[in-house]
Amino acid sequence: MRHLPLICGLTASALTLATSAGAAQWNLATPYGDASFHTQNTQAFAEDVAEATDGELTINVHSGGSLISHAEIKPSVRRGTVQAGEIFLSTLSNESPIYEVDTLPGLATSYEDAFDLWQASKPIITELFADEGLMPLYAVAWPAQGIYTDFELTDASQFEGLRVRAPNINTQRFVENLDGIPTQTEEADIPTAFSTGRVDAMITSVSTGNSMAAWDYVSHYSDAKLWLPKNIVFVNQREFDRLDEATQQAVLDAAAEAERRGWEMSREDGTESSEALESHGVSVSEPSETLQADLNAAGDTLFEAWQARAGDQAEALIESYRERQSQ
Ligand code: PCA
Repeated sequence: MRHLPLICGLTASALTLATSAGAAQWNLATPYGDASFHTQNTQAFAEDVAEATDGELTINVHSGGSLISHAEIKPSVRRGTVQAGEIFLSTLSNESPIYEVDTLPGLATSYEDAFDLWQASKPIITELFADEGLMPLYAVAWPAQGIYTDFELTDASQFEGLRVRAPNINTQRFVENLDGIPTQTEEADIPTAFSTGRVDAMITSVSTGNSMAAWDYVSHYSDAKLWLPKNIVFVNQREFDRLDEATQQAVLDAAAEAERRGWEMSREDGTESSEALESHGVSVSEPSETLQADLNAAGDTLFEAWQARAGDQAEALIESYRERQSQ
């Protein structure tokens, strides 16, 4: 018994030596798996931070929803049970119409426009996050969203009664406007949704189609370029404030680099994934003019409803976006 305090004392000092005083550890939870370019980018961000801070801050990325479910990530970071998280931004659209802005059909359908839209929406989104004690670090777009079916999609009337998997509320509304039946499903649940017959079709990107092996259950991809939705990576503000100034700066620098790299990775992954779909026998094509016109009409209804619902803040956001576009 008399040896115990000595042993404890030795163990404690050994630990102190192993982890330099004040070194911080963050857990970062993301619903997306290691095959996703988003996760690979976030992993690279964590490595950059470790290197730049010489181990003062270690970020452990928990991918594929292994730590907590998608819906629980933001509440957990807010509470501080997890220090940082990555989520699909538009899943927050029930909290504010501002979070719908990157899922409005026709508003921003190219990377250039999607980036301008992000720059225009960043101040408002930063404020909304700050109200909850959260700080955005970076956001990265997915490739444009298109439509996967197990038949050739030539006509919008083919949506009638079609059960379509959707990853967020606006995609569900869009499907409803086309007389389809939307089902909200997480990316990871796509294979089960198809194999159990819960869905017949899905709206997502070529990247998700590729990582979820879309060829196992669909034959056609219509590259409708509906919108480019984003993932956002964020941290609990208190956890950030707790870091010394040099470490804070290293996080911000690595975040800026992750945003730049992530948008590039998105483009590259879009091209590679489209080729992968084709090489597995999925027919990739652009919608015909008539189909496109019908999709646009369904999109316009959605946009008008959003404008009516969203009010002044949204109007200011759209104005700031249009200004950037014209520069
Ligand atoms: N993939 C994710 C979000 C958008 C995308 O392209 C999904 O479908 O769940």
